[in-house]
Amino acid sequence: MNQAPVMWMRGGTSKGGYFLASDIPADEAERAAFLLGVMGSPDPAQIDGMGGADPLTSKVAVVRKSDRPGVDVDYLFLQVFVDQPIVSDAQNCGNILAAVGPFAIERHLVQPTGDVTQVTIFMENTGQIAVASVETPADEIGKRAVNYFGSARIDGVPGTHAPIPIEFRDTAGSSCGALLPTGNAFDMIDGVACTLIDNGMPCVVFKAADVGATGYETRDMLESEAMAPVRARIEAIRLQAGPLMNLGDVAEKSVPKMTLVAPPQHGGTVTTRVFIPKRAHASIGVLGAVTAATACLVPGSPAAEVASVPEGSTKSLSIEHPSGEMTCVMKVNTAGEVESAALLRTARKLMDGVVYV
Ligand code: NQM
Repeated sequence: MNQAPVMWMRGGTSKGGYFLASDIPADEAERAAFLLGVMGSPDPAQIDGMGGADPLTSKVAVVRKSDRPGVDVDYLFLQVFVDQPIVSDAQNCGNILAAVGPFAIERHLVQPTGDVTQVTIFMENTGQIAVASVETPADEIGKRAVNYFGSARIDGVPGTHAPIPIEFRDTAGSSCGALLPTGNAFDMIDGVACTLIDNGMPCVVFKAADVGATGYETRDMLESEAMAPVRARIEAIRLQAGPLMNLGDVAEKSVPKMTLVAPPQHGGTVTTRVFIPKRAHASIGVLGAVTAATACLVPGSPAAEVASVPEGSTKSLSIEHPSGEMTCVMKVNTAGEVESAALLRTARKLMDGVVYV
């Protein structure tokens, strides 16, 4: 295959190619070769492709109409590595998810039902459900279409757009089999207290101060030469955490995400800096934020020690990150377990056409 219809979209703070499953090869190896060609990987500049030379802009959504009862579409997330010939389905992506509802409506997989259309999405990577609410106003002849314009603002994206609230349920243990795969509030790895946790995204959460960082660095500082020893220390922890989290050898995987925490700086719940896992995130992933927020609710964890957690069974946890904050609204049951998490995202259609490799 050397061409395919594609929609290029921003989902939350990420950007990538959105394909109908029927438009790209079904065979995994052929699909990977095609998508590497689409993005221009492997090449740090991705000069011969559509990728933006950043893991956050080298992402793909593969969407199909679902056969599952009560589900509208199935969504497979694929991370196309920038500088290695790897296409991985080992993680989910809640930012790219934000544009899946709009894409499904644009491609007529879902019919708009009113001024807001709820799109129920099965996330194939982790086998879980998300519900996205997409604005679909009618025009003067009553035809409904996705509206991207509005006044919702998310940190990490300039300007304002139509809001897309997303609700996640039962995300605990999405890839690791359990919220806390070792059963512990923390494990000591290389002398650092780490919470190995998965509430939608496998993450290793530890205090920034314990690895020689402050937790308040910019993305550039985190990626600077001066911090190379800190990054090496974090990667050594990651390689040991992978098998403990039932993820096997993670040397060539994009999980677990390494999440440094520190006391909040701007009145939020906690400050985070995340390695995904080699590059530093410009903000924080959606399910990464849900998981970091959940770590703050684990008694005795390093995150709980530095966090300032609000009271109540419905909590708004503001997760601070290098370009602002992300608020996760968490519903917690009487046992203190997180039952659902909701977040606000926005998305935008950037182009609709044919991509060539
Ligand atoms: O955690 C980047 C992103 C993500 C993942 C990454 C994400 C999530 O910001 O749900 O959205 O952690 O690799 O797109």
